[in-house]
Amino acid sequence: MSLRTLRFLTAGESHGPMLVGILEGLPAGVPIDCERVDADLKRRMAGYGRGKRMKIESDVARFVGGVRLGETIGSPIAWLIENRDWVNWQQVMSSAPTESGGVAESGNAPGTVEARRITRPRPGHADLAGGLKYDRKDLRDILERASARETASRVAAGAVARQFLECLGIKVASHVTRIGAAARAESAPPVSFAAALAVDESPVRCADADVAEAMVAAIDSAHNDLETLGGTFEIIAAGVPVGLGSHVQWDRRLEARLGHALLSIQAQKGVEIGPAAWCASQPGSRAHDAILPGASERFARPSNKAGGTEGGMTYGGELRLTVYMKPLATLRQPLPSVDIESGEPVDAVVQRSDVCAVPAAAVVGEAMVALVLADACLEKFGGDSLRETRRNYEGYLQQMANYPER
Ligand code: EPS
Repeated sequence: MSLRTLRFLTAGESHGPMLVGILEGLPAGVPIDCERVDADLKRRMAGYGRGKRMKIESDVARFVGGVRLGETIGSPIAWLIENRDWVNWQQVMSSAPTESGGVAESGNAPGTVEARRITRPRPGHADLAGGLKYDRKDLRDILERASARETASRVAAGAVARQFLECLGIKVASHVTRIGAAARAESAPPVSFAAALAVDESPVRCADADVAEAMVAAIDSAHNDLETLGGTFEIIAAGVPVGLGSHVQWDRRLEARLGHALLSIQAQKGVEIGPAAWCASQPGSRAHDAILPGASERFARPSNKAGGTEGGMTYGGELRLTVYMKPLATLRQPLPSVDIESGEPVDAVVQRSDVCAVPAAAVVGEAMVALVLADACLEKFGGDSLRETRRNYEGYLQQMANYPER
């Protein structure tokens, strides 16, 4: 399963010269504010618990196709994001063979290709399965692309998709609900969309100041204990119309498409739609959202236990998804491993990394949800120009106001 109307690809290694992205299928005439793309890139880089790499990078997307004079023109949208750390890795990551690997020039001096060869796979990372599958004797060939550095390109794509969605009144936000043992209480009221929009003020992107403090403390103690932490975050989409996705075929169901997109983010291991785990423990009479006659809208839904979807489609309520991130697999106190060359038991390789990247993952989650919603909107409303998409969308809203036809 992938996107149905949009096409999106990324390329680039974590310590290569740059990341590349292409997004094709957005209509012409969508206003694109490139500064907003860079602002989202900055949001992804922030978050308490990030490592030294984020002090080196300063992500900016350079658009090289598909956007002209601040608008999409219908052609594939393409961008480049430079890896500033590349200057320190030119020899090790050279596309041409280098003589005995050469020597790094400055800064973080990674050393020669041979010195930087990785043969001790990290449990929990792609290293071992990828090395076996792709037949690589340097596991760097796997980790460079498995790295979450790639998510910068996803955020750029999401920032473009988000600006298209806003033309249809749809907005996406996120907030962190757990870091390690520090979490919002299950009984706490849902975070409103407006509150989620304001969480960038928090160092861990958490809506409750006291929980945020506990999260920061948890990250500090994980850092001191040479540990890493995972957690959970919620993505909320507001202004979503009825009928994105469909019940008629497995690969058109929106829940499945959202799950695919979110689980494709590095280190994410679970997605919950609405309070799904709670609903599983309840009788049916308590787990669903009644349909009542509304005042301004014809059909009112007093609760949103379904998390915004019923039968593979949106029903007009806020979309709410909780994503579960595992603790990062790069540990400074390494787990047991086996050297792929000698076959001897060893400690896994120790690499520079983050202690916690849950706040950043939430920003990436927003981008992936924005891409899926943009895709579902174009599937539903079509359009080669924004004007055409809008006209189709408004016609659909009018039709729904007169449902059923009399
Ligand atoms: C990552 C390891 C770290 C993170 C990186 C993801 O990079 P490095 O090995 O260069 O220290 O900082 O994340 C990013 C570079 C980023 O932009 O988010 C990993 O192994 O996944």
